[in-house]
Amino acid sequence: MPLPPKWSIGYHQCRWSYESEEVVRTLAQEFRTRRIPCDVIHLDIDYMRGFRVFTWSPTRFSNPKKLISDLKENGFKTVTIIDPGVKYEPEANYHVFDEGMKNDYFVRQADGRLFHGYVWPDKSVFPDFLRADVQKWWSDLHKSLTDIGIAGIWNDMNEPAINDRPFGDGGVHIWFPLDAPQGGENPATHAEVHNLYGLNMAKASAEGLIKHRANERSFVLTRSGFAGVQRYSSVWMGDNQSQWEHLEISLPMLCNMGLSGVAFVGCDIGGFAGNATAELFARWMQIGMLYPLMRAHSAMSTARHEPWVFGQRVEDICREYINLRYQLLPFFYTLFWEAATTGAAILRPLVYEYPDDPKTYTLYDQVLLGSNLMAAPIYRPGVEYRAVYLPDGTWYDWWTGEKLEGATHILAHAPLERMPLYARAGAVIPMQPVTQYVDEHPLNELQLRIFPGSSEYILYEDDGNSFEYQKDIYSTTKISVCTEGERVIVNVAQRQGEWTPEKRQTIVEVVGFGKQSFEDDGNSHRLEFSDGSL
Ligand code: NBV
Repeated sequence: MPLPPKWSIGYHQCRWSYESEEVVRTLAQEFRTRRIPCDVIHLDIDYMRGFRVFTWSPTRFSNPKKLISDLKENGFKTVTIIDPGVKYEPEANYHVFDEGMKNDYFVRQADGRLFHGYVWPDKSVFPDFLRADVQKWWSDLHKSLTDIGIAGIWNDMNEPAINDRPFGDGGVHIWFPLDAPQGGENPATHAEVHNLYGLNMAKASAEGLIKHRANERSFVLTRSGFAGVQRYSSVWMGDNQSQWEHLEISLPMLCNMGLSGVAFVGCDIGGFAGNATAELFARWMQIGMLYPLMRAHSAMSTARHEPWVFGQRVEDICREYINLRYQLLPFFYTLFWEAATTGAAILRPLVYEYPDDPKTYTLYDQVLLGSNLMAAPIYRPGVEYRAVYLPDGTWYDWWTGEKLEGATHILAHAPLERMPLYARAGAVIPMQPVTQYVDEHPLNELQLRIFPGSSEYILYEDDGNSFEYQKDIYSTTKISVCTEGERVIVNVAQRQGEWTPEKRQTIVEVVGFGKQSFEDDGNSHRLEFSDGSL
């Protein structure tokens, strides 16, 4: 995968739909007033004029350019949904339909007749994304969105799904014909290339954004894809429901995606269909903090699902865990770099790190972020305690600093405010102060939260936004931790590479030993901690 923009690792808010400019503005302001960090607002299908892709509703979004630029001023990026179904609309001056027809870009049936199905815009036709010329055309259509400031694209229904609508011609349900030829010369059938439909649509979106938003990294999200989709897009797991079982299964689903090379993944926080209870929403936000893609979403006709609608207690819990996500941004960003350079998963099952420990083989309800931070979340109602497996080695409770010896099971106390979290001995967790959005200001304080032990860690940094990192404008800093008897020695090596951060303090905390700080001049620093008790 390429490195995503850093802002896309922040919190995303979505709903089907924030259906007008006013609703979107109020939503954005609510986040800022309540001091709940948020970077991205997604616009679902209702921003369009009658669900016509690459259009805006003139009544509900009369001035999208102004809206997007005002949101940008306030630190929000806007992502718009794009579906593959193009409204079948002859002689209506709908440019997408007209251009596609003129150039014969839409999928035809085996007998050569144009294929149509029914989706949100009613009768619709479908681009043949297997063709390079169609991909290019589609990618260029994104210019109308990037020109007005859209920073990311969300591809939905790209399996392609045409069976959400219960009607077809004369009430007869239409399926995508399995023998429909695709790919131009030497075509393949839909049955053969079905799985590539979503992949190639995401590819066209990514290429459009790279071309038309050339100086900044963009964000792409897709529902459908195939092996390799991580080169173009992040992926979410589709329409889950506001049920505890769906919260529970989100962890193994995302771990499986990570093991399949798709690291930038998430599930709809709160559940898409149905109404979350306050307790479910609080627990989901805690687990959502662990998702590489942290996006809350909910369906039309469900109750509102924003962090503040469940009362003060849940709002505070949401704020605390979204804050933690923002504090952990340097840690997450380094994990994304690792994923981008090696393909490693960001969210990992324990078996990934402990392949020789059979106890991890079926353990699906504990996860690791990278190799050193382990969560054992609560995913059942009314639960305040849970069993946690600590693999071999020394562990520390993230919240209390208590030292724990594995391999063993412990009983963790987890009242609603608490998601059990543990750090492996020697863990170096780079953190930063909370900001309301990722690029609010340059990092003025780097915090290294270190747990006694012996290890080496590489921190990755760059500007988070441009493509300069591809020209080697980035930096890495090696941090070594060594524990000798009652002393912990931390060596922050000289910063390597071409990227220089703004002037900042580095605060090193060795848990149980105290804090020391220095002005980060890029030179090496050796710090000794000895006043704690091990
Ligand atoms: O665009 C509407 C929804 C969207 O909110 C959801 O995230 C997608 O997975 N979309 C499906 C189509 C509606 C399906 C019922």
